Amino acid sequence: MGRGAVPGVSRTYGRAMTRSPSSPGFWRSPLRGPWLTSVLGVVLLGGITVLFVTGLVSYAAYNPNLAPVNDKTPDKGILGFYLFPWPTDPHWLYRLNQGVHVTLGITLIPVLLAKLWSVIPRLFALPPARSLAHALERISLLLLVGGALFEFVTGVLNIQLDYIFPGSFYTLHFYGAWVFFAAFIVHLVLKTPMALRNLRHLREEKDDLVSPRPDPPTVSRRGALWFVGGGSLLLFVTTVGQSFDGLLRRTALLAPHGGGDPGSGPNGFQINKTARYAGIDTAETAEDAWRLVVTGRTGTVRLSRAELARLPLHSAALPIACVEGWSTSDQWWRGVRLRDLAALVGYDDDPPDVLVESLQRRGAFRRAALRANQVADPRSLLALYVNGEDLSPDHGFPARIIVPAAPGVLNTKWVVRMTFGDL
Ligand SMILES: Nc1nc2c(c(=O)[nH]1)N[C@H]1C(S)=C(S)[C@@H](COP(=O)(O)O)O[C@H]1N2
Ligand SMILES: [Mo]
Repeated sequence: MGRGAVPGVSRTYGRAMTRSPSSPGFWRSPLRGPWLTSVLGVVLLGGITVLFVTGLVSYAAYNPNLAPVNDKTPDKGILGFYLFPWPTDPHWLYRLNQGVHVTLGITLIPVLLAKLWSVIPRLFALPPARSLAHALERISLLLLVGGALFEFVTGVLNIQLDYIFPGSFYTLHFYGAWVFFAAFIVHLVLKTPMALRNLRHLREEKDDLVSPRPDPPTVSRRGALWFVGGGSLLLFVTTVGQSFDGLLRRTALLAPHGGGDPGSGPNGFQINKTARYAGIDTAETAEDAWRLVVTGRTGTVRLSRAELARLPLHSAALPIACVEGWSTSDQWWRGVRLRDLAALVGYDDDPPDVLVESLQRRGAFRRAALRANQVADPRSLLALYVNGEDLSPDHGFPARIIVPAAPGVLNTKWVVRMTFGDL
């Protein structure tokens, strides 16, 4: 029998069946069927739920409801219903959350692509709607597929090309997540019972995903799953190292802040934006030029770096953990406690929120607000030193914020002004 010929089907009819993607015979892979689709679906059900939760948690970590400078989505309305004051314990909280969010997201890419491939015939099926229920199901499917692709693409682009969405990544990724998740819930309600049935009994023949005129198989369904799993494993092992130091970081070939050498010595750990990128001029950070301006209940205090260094200094071992998923192990920071700075301007034992501003003139992260609980934590510092040395220009010289459990963006570098009290 010739390739593609089906007994009992005339040549002309056979051709008509294969002409357009909406005809069942057009899709020939013998791998498609409810079993493969259901296995991939169940993996994504678990994985995407974790992505959604860690994503929402990550958003809360910015303290967006604290001050307008922290809020990239001021029109979120009830979507911010779950926001909570971000804690300072455990100090690796954001590091873990964001490492899981980004590494898992990257690892799931092959599974997502395989799942979309496995249901492609359905996306083209005609008529577009057989009933109102069917129409709603298909609309939810479009939002589901579109939403999933949108979330994965914006997420990956944000990691790989820092500046592709100047300032708008958070808005796109946040609203996209909600649109996607609404469709995801509809899809789950409609499909989970069937997926579970499919995994228990094989009823391949009756399903619309099964090709009526399959090509001869070149790999088994299990083989195909191993292939997808292998792709995921490869992405995992070339990404996960970005959350660790030393040799492990070198394995993070796919991560922009893995692989390469961040330099050696006390300041030899990952740098997000360099001083040059941020437009920091060494003339304005020099000892005779730079002054920290602290404002609060009792007025304004101006301190040179030498004066800061004569205040009581404290140490804290804390990581830098970026929204992009990379993080450092704990670095040993030394500087002035934020709550001691609050006390200098009239908040003796009730530290309030603070607005921190840097020398940087442009850019979304040149300033950030910290909540009272973060100011009060004895490990929260305006750091002058790291690992026993002056901060390097790229790590925020003359002074930077470091707060336990906070996302990297709240650890403002090149600090010049701190305003305690009403934001
Ligand atoms: N002024 C200023 N501070 C900043 C940033 C910035 O762009 N400008 N980036 C933040 C981000 S997103 C991160 S992850 C950390 C990175 O700190 P590092 O470069 O010392 O590792 O700095 C934060 N502080
Ligand atoms: Mo970051």
